[in-house]
Amino acid sequence: MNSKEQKTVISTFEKEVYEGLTAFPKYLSSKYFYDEVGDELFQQIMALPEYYLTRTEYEIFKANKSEIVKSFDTYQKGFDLIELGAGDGKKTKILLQELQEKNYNFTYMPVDISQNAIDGLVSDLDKGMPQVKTQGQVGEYFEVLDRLRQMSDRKKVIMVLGSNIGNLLHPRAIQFLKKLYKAMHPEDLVFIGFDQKKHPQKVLDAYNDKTGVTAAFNKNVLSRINKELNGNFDLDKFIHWETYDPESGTAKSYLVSNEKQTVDINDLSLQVHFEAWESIHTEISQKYDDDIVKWLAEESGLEIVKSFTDKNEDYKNYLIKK
Ligand code: AVI
Repeated sequence: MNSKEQKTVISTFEKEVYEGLTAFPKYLSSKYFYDEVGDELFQQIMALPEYYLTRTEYEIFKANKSEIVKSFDTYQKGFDLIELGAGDGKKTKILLQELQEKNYNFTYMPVDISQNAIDGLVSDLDKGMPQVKTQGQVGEYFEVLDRLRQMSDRKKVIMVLGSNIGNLLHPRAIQFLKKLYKAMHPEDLVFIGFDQKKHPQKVLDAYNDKTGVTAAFNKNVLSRINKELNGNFDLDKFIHWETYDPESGTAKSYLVSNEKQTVDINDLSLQVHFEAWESIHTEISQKYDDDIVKWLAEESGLEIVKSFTDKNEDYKNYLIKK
Protein backbone atom coordinates (compact mmCIF):
# COMPACT_ATOMS: atom_id res chain seq x y z
CA MET A 1 0.00 0.00 0.00
CA ASN A 2 1.46 3.40 -0.91
CA SER A 3 1.27 6.33 1.48
CA LYS A 4 -1.59 8.02 -0.39
CA GLU A 5 -3.72 4.89 -0.17
CA GLN A 6 -2.75 4.53 3.47
CA LYS A 7 -4.06 8.03 4.22
CA THR A 8 -7.51 7.13 2.89
CA VAL A 9 -7.87 4.09 5.16
CA ILE A 10 -9.73 5.20 8.25
CA SER A 11 -8.68 3.30 11.32
CA THR A 12 -11.13 2.23 14.02
CA PHE A 13 -9.31 4.61 16.35
CA GLU A 14 -9.95 7.56 14.01
CA LYS A 15 -13.57 6.57 13.50
CA GLU A 16 -14.30 6.09 17.19
CA VAL A 17 -12.51 9.27 18.27
CA TYR A 18 -14.51 11.21 15.69
CA GLU A 19 -17.79 9.63 16.80
CA GLY A 20 -17.12 10.05 20.51
CA LEU A 21 -15.96 13.66 20.39
CA THR A 22 -18.76 14.82 18.10
CA ALA A 23 -21.42 13.11 20.26
CA PHE A 24 -23.33 14.72 23.08
CA PRO A 25 -22.37 13.96 25.78
CA LYS A 26 -18.80 13.26 24.65
CA TYR A 27 -17.17 9.87 25.21
CA LEU A 28 -14.03 7.89 24.33
CA SER A 29 -13.45 4.17 24.80
CA SER A 30 -11.15 3.01 27.61
CA LYS A 31 -9.65 0.44 25.23
CA TYR A 32 -7.61 3.37 23.88
CA PHE A 33 -5.80 3.85 27.21
CA TYR A 34 -3.47 1.04 26.25
CA ASP A 35 -0.35 1.77 24.23
CA GLU A 36 3.24 1.46 25.45
CA VAL A 37 2.79 4.37 27.88
CA GLY A 38 -0.69 3.19 28.94
CA ASP A 39 0.55 -0.37 29.55
CA GLU A 40 3.29 1.00 31.80
CA LEU A 41 0.81 3.20 33.69
CA PHE A 42 -1.51 0.23 34.15
CA GLN A 43 1.43 -1.75 35.59
CA GLN A 44 1.88 1.07 38.10
CA ILE A 45 -1.86 1.08 38.88
CA MET A 46 -1.79 -2.64 39.63
CA ALA A 47 0.94 -2.02 42.22
CA LEU A 48 -0.88 0.88 43.92
CA PRO A 49 -2.01 0.35 47.52
CA GLU A 50 -5.49 1.68 46.60
CA TYR A 51 -5.94 -0.66 43.63
CA TYR A 52 -6.96 -3.80 45.56
CA LEU A 53 -8.17 -5.80 42.52
CA THR A 54 -4.87 -7.26 41.29
CA ARG A 55 -3.55 -8.04 44.76
CA THR A 56 -6.80 -9.72 45.77
CA GLU A 57 -7.04 -11.90 42.69
CA TYR A 58 -3.39 -12.84 43.23
CA GLU A 59 -4.20 -13.88 46.81
CA ILE A 60 -7.20 -15.92 45.65
CA PHE A 61 -4.95 -17.79 43.18
CA LYS A 62 -2.24 -18.40 45.77
CA ALA A 63 -4.70 -19.77 48.31
CA ASN A 64 -6.68 -21.94 45.86
CA LYS A 65 -4.24 -22.81 43.06
CA SER A 66 -4.45 -26.55 43.48
CA GLU A 67 -8.26 -26.64 43.48
CA ILE A 68 -8.45 -24.13 40.61
CA VAL A 69 -6.20 -26.07 38.23
CA LYS A 70 -7.83 -29.37 39.18
CA SER A 71 -11.18 -27.96 38.13
CA PHE A 72 -9.71 -26.97 34.72
CA ASP A 73 -8.84 -30.52 33.69
CA THR A 74 -11.45 -32.79 35.23
CA TYR A 75 -11.00 -35.51 32.55
CA GLN A 76 -7.18 -35.20 32.59
CA LYS A 77 -7.00 -35.27 28.80
CA GLY A 78 -5.15 -31.98 28.37
CA PHE A 79 -6.45 -28.58 27.38
CA ASP A 80 -5.66 -25.17 25.94
CA LEU A 81 -5.62 -22.33 28.43
CA ILE A 82 -6.70 -19.24 26.53
CA GLU A 83 -6.37 -15.94 28.37
CA LEU A 84 -8.21 -12.92 26.95
CA GLY A 85 -6.55 -9.64 27.98
CA ALA A 86 -3.48 -11.34 29.42
CA GLY A 87 -1.44 -8.17 30.13
CA ASP A 88 1.73 -9.02 32.04
CA GLY A 89 0.36 -12.44 33.13
CA LYS A 90 1.65 -11.96 36.68
CA LYS A 91 -1.31 -13.65 38.38
CA THR A 92 -1.60 -16.30 35.69
CA LYS A 93 1.98 -17.39 36.40
CA ILE A 94 0.81 -18.81 39.75
CA LEU A 95 -1.57 -21.11 37.87
CA LEU A 96 0.97 -21.88 35.13
CA GLN A 97 3.51 -22.88 37.77
CA GLU A 98 0.98 -25.12 39.50
CA LEU A 99 -0.07 -26.71 36.19
CA GLN A 100 3.55 -27.34 35.30
CA GLU A 101 4.50 -28.75 38.72
CA LYS A 102 1.56 -31.14 38.63
CA ASN A 103 2.42 -32.19 35.07
CA TYR A 104 -0.80 -31.11 33.41
CA ASN A 105 -0.83 -31.33 29.63
CA PHE A 106 -1.69 -27.81 28.44
CA THR A 107 -0.79 -24.98 26.06
CA TYR A 108 -1.04 -21.39 27.25
CA MET A 109 -2.53 -19.00 24.66
CA PRO A 110 -2.45 -15.41 25.91
CA VAL A 111 -4.36 -12.82 23.86
CA ASP A 112 -4.06 -9.06 24.34
CA ILE A 113 -5.02 -5.91 22.44
CA SER A 114 -1.48 -4.62 23.01
CA GLN A 115 1.34 -6.01 20.85
CA ASN A 116 3.72 -4.60 23.41
CA ALA A 117 2.08 -6.57 26.25
CA ILE A 118 2.07 -9.85 24.29
CA ASP A 119 5.70 -9.49 23.19
CA GLY A 120 6.75 -8.79 26.77
CA LEU A 121 4.76 -11.70 28.22
CA VAL A 122 5.88 -14.27 25.64
CA SER A 123 9.56 -13.39 25.98
CA ASP A 124 9.23 -13.34 29.76
CA LEU A 125 7.69 -16.84 29.78
CA ASP A 126 10.24 -18.16 27.27
CA LYS A 127 12.97 -17.10 29.69
CA GLY A 128 11.33 -17.80 33.04
CA MET A 129 9.12 -20.83 32.30
CA PRO A 130 10.56 -22.39 29.12
CA GLN A 131 8.70 -25.68 29.66
CA VAL A 132 5.33 -23.98 29.28
CA LYS A 133 4.11 -24.17 25.67
CA THR A 134 3.04 -20.61 24.89
CA GLN A 135 1.33 -19.20 21.78
CA GLY A 136 0.66 -15.45 22.05
CA GLN A 137 -1.86 -13.56 19.88
CA VAL A 138 -2.69 -9.91 19.41
CA GLY A 139 -6.35 -9.03 19.09
CA GLU A 140 -9.41 -7.38 20.50
CA TYR A 141 -11.73 -9.58 22.59
CA PHE A 142 -14.71 -9.56 20.30
CA GLU A 143 -12.67 -10.21 17.18
CA VAL A 144 -10.64 -12.98 18.86
CA LEU A 145 -13.82 -14.66 20.08
CA ASP A 146 -14.92 -15.05 16.48
CA ARG A 147 -11.73 -17.02 15.80
CA LEU A 148 -11.77 -18.93 19.07
CA ARG A 149 -13.76 -21.97 18.01
CA GLN A 150 -11.23 -22.71 15.28
CA MET A 151 -8.23 -21.85 17.44
CA SER A 152 -8.05 -25.23 19.14
CA ASP A 153 -9.66 -28.64 18.85
CA ARG A 154 -8.75 -29.60 22.40
CA LYS A 155 -10.74 -28.78 25.50
CA LYS A 156 -10.55 -25.03 26.12
CA VAL A 157 -10.41 -23.15 29.39
CA ILE A 158 -10.98 -19.48 28.64
CA MET A 159 -9.72 -17.08 31.29
CA VAL A 160 -10.77 -13.47 31.63
CA LEU A 161 -9.05 -12.06 34.71
CA GLY A 162 -8.66 -8.69 36.41
CA SER A 163 -12.42 -7.95 36.23
CA ASN A 164 -11.75 -6.92 32.63
CA ILE A 165 -15.40 -7.69 31.89
CA GLY A 166 -16.20 -4.75 34.19
CA ASN A 167 -15.11 -2.35 31.46
CA LEU A 168 -18.21 -3.38 29.51
CA LEU A 169 -21.76 -2.20 30.18
CA HIS A 170 -24.15 -5.09 30.98
CA PRO A 171 -25.61 -5.42 27.46
CA ARG A 172 -22.12 -5.54 25.97
CA ALA A 173 -20.97 -7.96 28.70
CA ILE A 174 -23.88 -10.25 27.75
CA GLN A 175 -22.88 -9.99 24.07
CA PHE A 176 -19.36 -10.94 25.11
CA LEU A 177 -20.52 -13.91 27.22
CA LYS A 178 -22.82 -15.05 24.40
CA LYS A 179 -19.82 -15.02 22.07
CA LEU A 180 -17.93 -17.10 24.61
CA TYR A 181 -20.88 -19.50 24.72
CA LYS A 182 -20.81 -19.84 20.93
CA ALA A 183 -17.07 -20.43 20.90
CA MET A 184 -17.30 -23.19 23.52
CA HIS A 185 -17.68 -26.92 23.05
CA PRO A 186 -19.75 -28.66 25.75
CA GLU A 187 -16.73 -29.62 27.88
CA ASP A 188 -15.08 -26.17 27.73
CA LEU A 189 -14.94 -23.83 30.72
CA VAL A 190 -14.68 -20.14 31.46
CA PHE A 191 -12.69 -18.88 34.46
CA ILE A 192 -13.54 -15.24 34.98
CA GLY A 193 -12.91 -12.54 37.59
CA PHE A 194 -15.65 -10.17 38.76
CA ASP A 195 -14.83 -7.36 41.20
CA GLN A 196 -17.52 -7.29 43.89
CA LYS A 197 -19.58 -4.45 45.34
CA LYS A 198 -18.00 -3.11 48.51
CA HIS A 199 -17.62 0.08 50.56
CA PRO A 200 -18.09 2.87 47.97
CA GLN A 201 -15.07 4.77 49.30
CA LYS A 202 -12.82 1.78 48.65
CA VAL A 203 -13.96 1.72 45.03
CA LEU A 204 -13.53 5.48 44.62
CA ASP A 205 -10.02 5.37 46.08
CA ALA A 206 -9.03 2.54 43.73
CA TYR A 207 -9.87 4.72 40.74
CA ASN A 208 -8.62 8.01 42.13
CA ASP A 209 -5.27 7.26 43.74
CA LYS A 210 -3.35 9.87 45.70
CA THR A 211 -0.31 9.79 43.43
CA GLY A 212 -2.31 10.60 40.27
CA VAL A 213 -1.29 7.53 38.27
CA THR A 214 -4.93 6.77 37.40
CA ALA A 215 -5.41 10.37 36.28
CA ALA A 216 -2.40 10.04 33.96
CA PHE A 217 -3.77 6.71 32.69
CA ASN A 218 -7.13 8.31 31.91
CA LYS A 219 -5.45 11.26 30.17
CA ASN A 220 -3.33 8.89 28.07
CA VAL A 221 -6.21 8.66 25.61
CA LEU A 222 -5.75 12.39 24.96
CA SER A 223 -1.97 11.94 24.58
CA ARG A 224 -2.63 9.22 22.02
CA ILE A 225 -4.92 11.53 20.05
CA ASN A 226 -2.18 14.18 20.15
CA LYS A 227 0.49 11.74 19.00
CA GLU A 228 -1.42 9.56 16.57
CA LEU A 229 -3.99 11.94 15.14
CA ASN A 230 -2.02 15.15 15.30
CA GLY A 231 -4.14 16.74 18.02
CA ASN A 232 -3.38 19.55 20.43
CA PHE A 233 -5.10 18.62 23.70
CA ASP A 234 -3.53 20.46 26.65
CA LEU A 235 -3.62 17.77 29.35
CA ASP A 236 -3.51 20.36 32.13
CA LYS A 237 -6.85 21.70 30.97
CA PHE A 238 -8.61 18.45 31.86
CA ILE A 239 -9.17 16.91 35.28
CA HIS A 240 -9.68 13.24 36.06
CA TRP A 241 -13.03 12.66 37.80
CA GLU A 242 -14.38 9.44 39.28
CA THR A 243 -17.90 8.55 40.42
CA TYR A 244 -19.36 5.40 41.96
CA ASP A 245 -23.05 4.56 42.14
CA PRO A 246 -23.52 1.90 44.84
CA GLU A 247 -26.99 1.09 43.52
CA SER A 248 -25.90 0.05 40.03
CA GLY A 249 -22.36 -0.85 41.10
CA THR A 250 -20.94 1.30 38.31
CA ALA A 251 -17.71 3.29 38.73
CA LYS A 252 -17.32 5.85 35.95
CA SER A 253 -14.27 7.83 34.86
CA TYR A 254 -14.43 11.18 33.16
CA LEU A 255 -12.08 13.82 31.83
CA VAL A 256 -13.55 17.23 32.63
CA SER A 257 -12.52 20.35 30.76
CA ASN A 258 -11.59 23.02 33.34
CA GLU A 259 -12.25 25.88 30.92
CA LYS A 260 -14.06 26.74 27.70
CA GLN A 261 -11.70 25.67 24.93
CA THR A 262 -11.33 24.40 21.39
CA VAL A 263 -9.07 21.49 20.49
CA ASP A 264 -7.84 20.71 16.98
CA ILE A 265 -7.46 17.15 15.76
CA ASN A 266 -5.76 17.78 12.47
CA ASP A 267 -5.81 14.27 10.99
CA LEU A 268 -9.60 14.23 11.41
CA SER A 269 -9.98 17.83 10.21
CA LEU A 270 -11.94 18.27 13.42
CA GLN A 271 -12.30 21.11 15.89
CA VAL A 272 -13.75 20.01 19.20
CA HIS A 273 -15.41 22.67 21.36
CA PHE A 274 -15.64 22.25 25.11
CA GLU A 275 -17.73 24.35 27.43
CA ALA A 276 -16.17 24.96 30.85
CA TRP A 277 -16.75 21.78 32.95
CA GLU A 278 -17.95 19.73 30.02
CA SER A 279 -16.97 16.07 30.36
CA ILE A 280 -15.69 13.21 28.24
CA HIS A 281 -16.83 9.87 29.65
CA THR A 282 -13.90 7.47 29.28
CA GLU A 283 -14.43 4.28 31.28
CA ILE A 284 -16.82 2.19 33.31
CA SER A 285 -15.56 -0.29 35.89
CA GLN A 286 -18.58 -2.33 36.93
CA LYS A 287 -18.82 -3.95 40.37
CA TYR A 288 -20.93 -7.08 40.88
CA ASP A 289 -22.57 -9.43 43.35
CA ASP A 290 -23.54 -13.11 42.94
CA ASP A 291 -27.02 -12.24 41.71
CA ILE A 292 -25.73 -9.97 38.93
CA VAL A 293 -23.15 -12.54 37.82
CA LYS A 294 -25.80 -15.29 37.84
CA TRP A 295 -28.11 -13.07 35.77
CA LEU A 296 -25.35 -12.25 33.24
CA ALA A 297 -24.46 -15.94 32.95
CA GLU A 298 -28.07 -17.06 32.52
CA GLU A 299 -28.79 -14.37 29.93
CA SER A 300 -25.89 -15.83 27.95
CA GLY A 301 -26.86 -19.50 28.32
CA LEU A 302 -24.05 -20.17 30.80
CA GLU A 303 -24.05 -21.70 34.27
CA ILE A 304 -21.88 -20.99 37.33
CA VAL A 305 -20.14 -24.12 38.59
CA LYS A 306 -18.33 -22.60 41.57
CA SER A 307 -16.52 -19.51 42.77
CA PHE A 308 -13.34 -18.63 44.64
CA THR A 309 -13.03 -15.54 46.81
CA ASP A 310 -10.86 -13.75 49.40
CA LYS A 311 -11.64 -13.35 53.10
CA ASN A 312 -13.42 -9.97 52.65
CA GLU A 313 -15.28 -11.18 49.55
CA ASP A 314 -13.93 -8.14 47.72
CA TYR A 315 -13.36 -10.10 44.52
CA LYS A 316 -14.52 -13.41 43.03
CA ASN A 317 -13.36 -15.76 40.31
CA TYR A 318 -16.16 -17.86 38.87
CA LEU A 319 -15.83 -21.16 37.07
CA ILE A 320 -18.54 -21.23 34.44
CA LYS A 321 -19.75 -23.95 32.05
CA LYS A 322 -22.05 -24.12 29.05
C1 AVI B 1 -8.49 -3.27 33.05
N1 AVI B 1 -9.58 -2.84 33.92
C2 AVI B 1 -10.29 -3.98 34.51
C3 AVI B 1 -9.18 -1.82 34.91
C4 AVI B 1 -10.39 -1.49 35.83
O1 AVI B 1 -10.26 -1.69 37.03
O2 AVI B 1 -11.42 -1.06 35.31
C5 AVI B 1 -8.66 -0.57 34.25
C6 AVI B 1 -8.43 0.57 35.19
N2 AVI B 1 -8.91 1.77 35.05
C7 AVI B 1 -8.50 2.55 36.03
N3 AVI B 1 -7.76 1.82 36.85
C8 AVI B 1 -7.69 0.57 36.32
